[in-house]
Amino acid sequence: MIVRYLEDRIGTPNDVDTPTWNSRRLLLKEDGVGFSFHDTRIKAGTETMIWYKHHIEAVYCIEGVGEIELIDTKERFPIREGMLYVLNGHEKHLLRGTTEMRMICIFNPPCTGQEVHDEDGVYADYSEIN
Ligand code: 9YT
Repeated sequence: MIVRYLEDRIGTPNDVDTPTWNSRRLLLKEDGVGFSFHDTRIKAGTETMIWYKHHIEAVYCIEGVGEIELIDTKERFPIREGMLYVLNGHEKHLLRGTTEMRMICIFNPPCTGQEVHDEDGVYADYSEIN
């Protein structure tokens, strides 16, 4: 069994901060369970272009409000506590935090821990090189 406490990840290399989000990675590829598990804060008043070309991501909002907009279809969905979205079609999207949002994010294949988005909003396929 694996037991982790968020406070033990804060300020470590598994606490990744960017201008628009801060991701605390609680479970990673190295844990060998087939997915990674992140407690992520989306910063208030931000917009992030994201495209998980190589991953499926499930996102569950537990605090805050915002919006996701799909680039191809222009569909927009409000995000609030209790909302789940799953990017099972590698949808390119804009993620907007109206207030700070706290999101529980699960990735398959698992992230290795250091991923940030490139200029296209893509996470590299680290599963191939690690
Ligand atoms: C919800 C979302 O995709 N935010 C970007 C960061 C990502 N979830 C991560 O690495 O935790």
